[in-house]
Amino acid sequence: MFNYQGKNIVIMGLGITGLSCVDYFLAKNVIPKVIDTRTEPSGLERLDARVLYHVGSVNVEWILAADLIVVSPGIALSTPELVKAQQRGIQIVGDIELFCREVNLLDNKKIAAITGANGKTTVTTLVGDIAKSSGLRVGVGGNIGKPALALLDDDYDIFVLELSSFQLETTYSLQATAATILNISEDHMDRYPDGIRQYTAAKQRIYTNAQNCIINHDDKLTYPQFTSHNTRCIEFGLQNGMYHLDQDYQHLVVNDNIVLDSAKMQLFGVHNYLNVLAALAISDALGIDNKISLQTIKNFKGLPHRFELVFEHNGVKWINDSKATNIGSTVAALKSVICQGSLYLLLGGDGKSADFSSLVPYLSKQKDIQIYCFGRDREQLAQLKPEVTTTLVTMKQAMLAIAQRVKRNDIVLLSPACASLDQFKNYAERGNVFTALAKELG
Ligand code: UMA
Ligand code: ADP
Repeated sequence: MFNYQGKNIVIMGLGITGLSCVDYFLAKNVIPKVIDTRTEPSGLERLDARVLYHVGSVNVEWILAADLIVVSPGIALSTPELVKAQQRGIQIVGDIELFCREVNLLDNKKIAAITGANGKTTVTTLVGDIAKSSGLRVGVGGNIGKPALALLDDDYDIFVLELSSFQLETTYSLQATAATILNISEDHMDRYPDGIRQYTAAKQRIYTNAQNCIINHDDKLTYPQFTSHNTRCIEFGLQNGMYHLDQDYQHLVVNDNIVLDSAKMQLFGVHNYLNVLAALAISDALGIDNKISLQTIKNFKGLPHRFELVFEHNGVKWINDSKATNIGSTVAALKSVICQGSLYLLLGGDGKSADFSSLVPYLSKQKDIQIYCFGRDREQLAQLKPEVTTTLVTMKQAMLAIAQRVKRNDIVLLSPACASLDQFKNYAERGNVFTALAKELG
């Protein structure tokens, strides 16, 4: 059992994770210190008056005097002061590690742990809905937005956690009943200078001590690199694995039995069918009645900002896929879109050091594509297919230009392949601006 009493604990980062860690320690009568390198971190006004804080830089003295450093996911472990602390043997963990240590002390709790480059939030939400429909008390949290430690305030039977690679890097004690890496494609390369291998290694940590690993047959990077003898691997995939689709993607098949007609679902697109298969595999591994899972899947409407048809007028469709913040998610949108007229694709924002060239084949597959680039990395994106590209500074300027040109049967698709933070508060704000402008201009 971990005893934090009398320990010198430093929390790095004062966002929602940092605040949840502060609450966690204060509830144990341990008063931590907090550091945030931003001059005005968002959590400052909510910080308990008993807690000493340092903002604007890393307080090296505090770091090197700590017994335990709890680092927020937005801070890289390669931060020089943290490297120095690590070299001195100071323990560095994240909030998910603190959470797992607590859950491991409780009886009969199950954890479903979900990661991947894309589909995490969709699958996490769906598994959460399925478990709730089955009558279980379910806590859904992690990277999805509710810090995991806040889930400990209630008496849940099951925790469904969306975990980012950043959170997994600082987690050691996870023992998931079911763990999955849905897929791997390039993301966050600004945090992984050694490339996709380094990113994959972080994601692979989710399988450590998992009872059931739910893996994507078609993506070898999701296969566990190390498993213990009592780990079960369950595959989902397009045409292979225990959970798969039939040839025309019209049915979901489990153990060679058709279980669902894909036309009966409200979710759309092959990537979403794969998400559903993964959610079903996880729910089965959690011991949930299959009939309840399938009924919940049929009712699931999907989430805003993810390939969402937000407006249709005069035969023109406007699709908000603002949550497509990496190449893999934009590829999924390009594979799913069925367009009889011209496809107007909005690409742009902060590419997080990605190499966009893998998008080119998918851009060329569309018969009539017009690309509009905006935001910080617009010039780089404009090189992908310059002959059909218009470059403007903002998304609004691009949408104004598109609105002059669209005609019946055309589709306007915001699937930017980039983070939004260069010009928006977050992906949701970008999606809301797109939706409002679509309704105004369309
Ligand atoms: N920051 C600093 N200095 C600091 C601390 C933070 O500059 O000392 C910056 C970070 O670089 C980042 C921002 O502040 O840009 C917020 O970082 P944070 O770790 O304090 O964030 P939290 O508010 O605690 O939110 C975090 C996750 N954020 C990140 O991983 C960047 C949230 O995921 C998550 O919902 C939340 O914990 C609860 O678990 C967001 C996210 O963008 C949605 N995740 C990435 C993604 O999904 O691609 C991984
Ligand atoms: P995450 O939480 O991993 O970012 P989301 O469910 O929020 O995943 O979806 C983010 C983006 O990825 C959206 O554009 C969505 O359409 C796309 N997407 C969802 N599932 C998949 C998948 N399995 N493969 C590729 N793209 C996907």
